[in-house]
Amino acid sequence: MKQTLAQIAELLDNAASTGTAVDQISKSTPINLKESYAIQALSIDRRLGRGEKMTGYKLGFTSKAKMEQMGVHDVIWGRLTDQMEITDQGINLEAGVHPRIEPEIAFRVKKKIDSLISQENVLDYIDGIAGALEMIDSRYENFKFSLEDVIADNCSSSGYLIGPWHTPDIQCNHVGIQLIINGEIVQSGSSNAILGNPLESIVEASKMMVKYKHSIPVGSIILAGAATSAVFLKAGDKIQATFDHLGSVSTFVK
Ligand code: OOG
Ligand code: MG
Repeated sequence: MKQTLAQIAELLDNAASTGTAVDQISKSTPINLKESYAIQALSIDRRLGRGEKMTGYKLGFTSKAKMEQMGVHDVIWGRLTDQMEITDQGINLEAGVHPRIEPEIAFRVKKKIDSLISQENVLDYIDGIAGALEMIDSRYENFKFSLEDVIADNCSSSGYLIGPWHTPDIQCNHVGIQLIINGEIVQSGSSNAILGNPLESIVEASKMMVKYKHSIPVGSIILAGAATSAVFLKAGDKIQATFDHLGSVSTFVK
């Protein structure tokens, strides 16, 4: 049955809040890119209506590792809220559908992003760089989706945790990254896997903002997109991501 954009937003929002998988939207209702971003915005409005606050944005599919793992080859963007921040209480597996974890590089915005940014002036827009973890949890059965499906589902956003902030003069390309679960290195890579240099993700975000007539406010976090594949979480996992000269960030699954 064909559904309206608001009905799809409600369905995906309910799936996220109850941790229940749903069928891919594109199987029953063909949606285009513009409609999938409209669904994303409507589902975030529902969260904001419940009192959540916007904290930032995320980019997805900025590395080959991620594109190949998920079979999607276009850069996407999604929204982050305060409720997604992983606390020192760790991760509750029961609350999600089938969450995965991945290491990320995060930036903090110091100048509103609403026009095109180039590599030359990108540092004017950020005042912090940090290593981070992102928990992604597709609301679709078997973590399978099309480009339009994943955008409508807010790019699988589910949780994030930011490590120590550094000033933006710190080198953020060629940063070795490791994801360590229960003491074992399960993924490793370099920040350069992210568009050749993670700063390029800010440039990419600016193009998206212009294209979709949106803007990123001062103080927002931007997750640049994972440099490695994501890993499924299991009860009791101890998770750590380490970043050469950016420090580390850790959490656990209850
Ligand atoms: C979509 C989100 C992609 C990234 O870092 O590339 C993403 C997914 O993989 O479910 O967060
Ligand atoms: Mg990610």
